[in-house]
Amino acid sequence: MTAGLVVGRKGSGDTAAVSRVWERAEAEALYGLPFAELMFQAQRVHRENFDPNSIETASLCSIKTGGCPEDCGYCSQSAHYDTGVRAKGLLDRSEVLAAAKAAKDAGATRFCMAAAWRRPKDRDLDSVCEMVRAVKELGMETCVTLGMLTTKQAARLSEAGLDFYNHNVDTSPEFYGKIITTRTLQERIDTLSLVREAGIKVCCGGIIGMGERVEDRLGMLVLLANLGEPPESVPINLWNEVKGVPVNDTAERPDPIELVRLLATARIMMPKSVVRLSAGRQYMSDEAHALCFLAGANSIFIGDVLLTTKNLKVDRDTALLARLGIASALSQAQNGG
Ligand code: SAM
Ligand code: DTB
Ligand code: SF4
Repeated sequence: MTAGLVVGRKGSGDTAAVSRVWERAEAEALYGLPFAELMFQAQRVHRENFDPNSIETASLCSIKTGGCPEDCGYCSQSAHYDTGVRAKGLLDRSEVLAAAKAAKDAGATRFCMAAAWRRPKDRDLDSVCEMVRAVKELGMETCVTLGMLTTKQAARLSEAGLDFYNHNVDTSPEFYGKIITTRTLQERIDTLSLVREAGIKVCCGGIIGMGERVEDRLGMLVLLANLGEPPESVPINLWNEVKGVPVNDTAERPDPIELVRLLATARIMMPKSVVRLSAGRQYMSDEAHALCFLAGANSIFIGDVLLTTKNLKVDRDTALLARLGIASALSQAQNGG
């Protein structure tokens, strides 16, 4: 499986609670099934665990943009590259709360607050905990992504009532070093373990379309599925083009059928996880979206922008979900609540 990486195990020592371990060959066998067979298996697993006619809607807010010391080769917010994104300080609680209210009115049920940090300072964490409390009071699910955490910081976020912590493995163990050098994959896995131990649900996934091979995409799924307990939430991002970053030299947009196969494989390997079709949806046709939902993707980000890049327009999402008969808080909001 994930050679050399130390991953947490659910309930350390509680072997009965440990989920199964996936081998890379098993993931490859699923991915390579005839399309109809793969889709049938994915749809069966999906129906056993979720309502197939309903998806979750989340909204992103960049609470601290740009100037990040990490060198993630895909990211507009890294201070290592000239991407045209201007660094800004941490937003005020009132600004974040206004954005959360707008997101709720627009039909989002989860509000994800992202900061371009390597790790948060304790002083900044105080502010983020206040934001989490305020957003929860609106009745929304909360998610934050702040980089690496200490045990104490994870405990404080948990006390504030945080529902999810997003921290992605991003890609396979083999491809990781070609994309990021300032933070190891093991450091990411350690943060994920701290988050779990603090009782916060894990949101963890990655990006495709950076020049990785299909084997790397499957290696990423194996890594995620074997994280002791699979993440409750799995974002799959298509790389959203950003000028000035190194990934431009290798990027290749995945064939849509390959994307659908990957999502179906993720659904089968992580049956109970919410799989989010994340960045890059503006590159996808309505038909590709429909197949991804059929494969088991059951969450999207709504809103015309993600953090610094474009998202599919809300009107197109509303029309698409209506055509597919898929229920969401977005359709409810558009129909006047
Ligand atoms: N700084 C925090 C961290 O890296 O943990 C949080 C913010 S970062 C924007 C969260 C994730 O968004 C990254 O791990 C990556 O998977 C995804 N991401 C960032 N830039 C992207 C892009 N241009 N296209 C697709 N996904 C991207
Ligand atoms: C994730 O996996 N995707 C979201 C969320 N986690 C924080 C971020 C997507 C960012 C896309 C690039 C941008 O807009 O800057
Ligand atoms: Fe910083 Fe996160 Fe962007 Fe990496 S992905 S450069 S850690 S903001």
